[in-house]
Amino acid sequence: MGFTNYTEAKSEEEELVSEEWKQMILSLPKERGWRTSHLYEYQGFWCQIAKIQAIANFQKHFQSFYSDVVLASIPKSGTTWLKALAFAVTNRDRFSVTSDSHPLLTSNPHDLVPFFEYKLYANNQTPCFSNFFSFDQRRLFGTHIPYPSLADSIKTSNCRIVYICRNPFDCFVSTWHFLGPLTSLSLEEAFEMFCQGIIGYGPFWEHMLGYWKESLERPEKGLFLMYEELKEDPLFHLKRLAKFLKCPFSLEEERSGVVEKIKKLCSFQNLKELEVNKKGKSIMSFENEKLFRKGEVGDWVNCLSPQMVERLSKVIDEKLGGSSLKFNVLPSNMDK
Ligand code: PAP
Repeated sequence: MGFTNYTEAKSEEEELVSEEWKQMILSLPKERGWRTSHLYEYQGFWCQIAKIQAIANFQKHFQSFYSDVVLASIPKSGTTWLKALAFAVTNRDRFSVTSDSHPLLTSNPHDLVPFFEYKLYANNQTPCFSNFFSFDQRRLFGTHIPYPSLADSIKTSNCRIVYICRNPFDCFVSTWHFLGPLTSLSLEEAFEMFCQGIIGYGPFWEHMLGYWKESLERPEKGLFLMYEELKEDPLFHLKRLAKFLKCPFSLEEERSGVVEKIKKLCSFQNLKELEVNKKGKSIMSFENEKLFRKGEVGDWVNCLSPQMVERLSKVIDEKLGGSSLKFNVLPSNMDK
């Protein structure tokens, strides 16, 4: 099929995809998309047309340094939160966490820790890193790209990867609330696609397993965080994160409450109330305020029918049951 037969409503971003890439993309398996007309199966994961060229450019050009930190996730797993935490932790010698001018008070976390695929390599651009993060020697990046498709230099260098994983029930519900108003799919249709793995950067189980295995095989390179565990004991996991990123909290910092202050600075309530997070668009055309909905564990009970819970439980069992990856799906103070 030639590209002239391509009838999807194209975004401005899609218009920037070169003709050569469009031809290649049209040869890929495709399924109905959530927000866009189609998702394409590229390198084994589902992806929008506008992202494929960005991902390929990132793979071709990105050169990682040993000091880089890559924050990875499948969408709606706590990416915004992880970016805020990692930024505050790694920059605390430059920006006191109690300062009135801390960058997190005036910038959305996605502007401080840019995505490779949504920002740096988006719209057919190749970023120039020479004056990138002038105030930050340690570069922080974000991505939703699955582990096998990261740029080789990330996989082979000593840079660090932190993955945040969320239980698939809440992950789906968060995605549904985020994309629901932008899609013509019904809740049931979207849910079935999620269960079949047809979701941006999915299947979710392959995404999670890719980073999970890496964190088990090379624990010095990959740290695997769970959203639910971070909610339950943020101080413990913040210390784990700082240690992993080679900037552990000193005893003096712990005594003077720095860890607690970072927890508060990056808390859902604090970030949600900031003016910068109530307006503006830091990820493509998405409103920043939509990034802060409820921030809870177990909200899926308000959205999924018993049949849906049974269906997704079976998928999780089938796809992830053989691994040691397990989820807390309810807050710890509720009976499971
Ligand atoms: P993204 O993939 O578009 O970047 P991401 O940040 O991964 O989104 O996920 C958004 C979810 O994290 C939302 O969950 P909810 O829909 O169930 O409410 C959002 O509320 C939640 N979230 C955002 N910031 C925080 C935070 N500081 N603490 C806890 N949860 C948060």
